Amino acid sequence: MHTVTNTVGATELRARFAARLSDLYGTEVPAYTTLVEASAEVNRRVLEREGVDAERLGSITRVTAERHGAIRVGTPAELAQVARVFAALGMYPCGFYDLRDAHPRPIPVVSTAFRPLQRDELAANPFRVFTSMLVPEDRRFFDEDLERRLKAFLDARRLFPEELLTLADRAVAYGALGAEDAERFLALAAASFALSPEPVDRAWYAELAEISDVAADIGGVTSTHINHLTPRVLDIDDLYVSMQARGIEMIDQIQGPPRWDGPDVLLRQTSFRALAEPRRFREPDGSIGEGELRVRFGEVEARGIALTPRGRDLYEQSVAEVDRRLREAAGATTRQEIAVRVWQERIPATERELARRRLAYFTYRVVDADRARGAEPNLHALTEAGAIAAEPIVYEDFLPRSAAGIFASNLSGAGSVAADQGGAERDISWMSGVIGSRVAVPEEVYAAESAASIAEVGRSLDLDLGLDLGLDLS
Ligand code: OOG
Ligand code: NI
Repeated sequence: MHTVTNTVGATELRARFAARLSDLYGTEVPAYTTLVEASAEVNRRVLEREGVDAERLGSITRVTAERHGAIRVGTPAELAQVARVFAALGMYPCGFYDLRDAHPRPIPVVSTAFRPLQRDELAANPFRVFTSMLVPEDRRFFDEDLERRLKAFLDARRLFPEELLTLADRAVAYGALGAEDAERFLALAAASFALSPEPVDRAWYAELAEISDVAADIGGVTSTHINHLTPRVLDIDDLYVSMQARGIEMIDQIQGPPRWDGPDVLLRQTSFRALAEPRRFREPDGSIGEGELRVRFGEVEARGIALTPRGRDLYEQSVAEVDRRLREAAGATTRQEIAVRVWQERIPATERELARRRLAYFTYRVVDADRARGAEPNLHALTEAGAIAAEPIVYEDFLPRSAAGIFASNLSGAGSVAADQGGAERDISWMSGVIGSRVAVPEEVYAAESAASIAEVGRSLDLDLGLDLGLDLS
């Protein structure tokens, strides 16, 4: 007799978890299935239209399977538990987003995203989860009395069963789980994000919703749930029109950079409000009644090239300029039209120019070593000589302004904020402390990947590329 050691590693666990969550969400929110179908059609169309160029920012297999999820938790302890579950899936916290002073509407949360950090892991399965945590200590939203009651409510609930956390820790410790444990782990993990049939305390939920629908969605119920699952498309404008043609009403715009002729950078997203879902309620007299809540939605995104801090500054200045001109135009023209003009004036129209001015991240590889002879030993000259080629690094993270826009466009109530009150201080190191491991800085992850590829080019061409990159640093 021989034994087969049948273990499931983090990459496979992640792929299976993403697929399970997708199945779950599809049964809970049918419009999601429509969105996935429409997205796959759009991607096929782009592939037919553009051929290999369509895959410049990601293979069609990756893009078609790609999803991000969003979840919301209430306490540092819950966030630390989520981190353990995701670590078992090879997903690590990256980026810090403070949405509490966001426009058009402040949201009482701080967020991070759990995702694979390595290129090969992203290629194998790029599943990531935007994870928000309530800040009950923030006086702009919650007074002392409500903070106390909110914390008592949150401390009394248990989002993740002990067995799930134990299995997660085991997966991390051994790098894999046995087949049976893997199955159990995935079932428990997916179940933790399913919509609970547990009755919602109507008065408590309403009290929190008065302040923020997001606060009620997090702190008004005894469990968490997946808020949305977002497919990636290669042409979000096409998707937007396709969804409207299917009778689904989209929010009024696509968030992020405009559609234009130059390179796509960062992230473009749009969403639609899902239907109200039936939920059970506990009424003030103790009886259980039926009702509905409308908290979940559909979202879709298109990803572009990651920007360096210099590039990001240029992006933010350009967005501010669009805002300024839009205010001046006072309704005479659309945001999209203004944005295209600003982009044409300010953002380089080619990848090559983005690279030369060090505005975006690229990896480099040798394509023809012979052509390196005689060329100046720097990236720009070697690229011009055709010795090396630059490949864009895709932006794998989120945009706080878009996130705030997505949150806001899917809320019903206006909420209330006391702007004169102090907000509790929260930052990336605070969050690292809560999670118990360092929250990665997206730009550092991209920079390291770029630098590693440059070092490799240097080694294989036997050149000291050093710091003289031949790039325009002005
Ligand atoms: C998260 C909203 C932000 C994104 O993709 O930027 C977001 C939420 O609604 O919980 O999902
Ligand atoms: Ni999202």
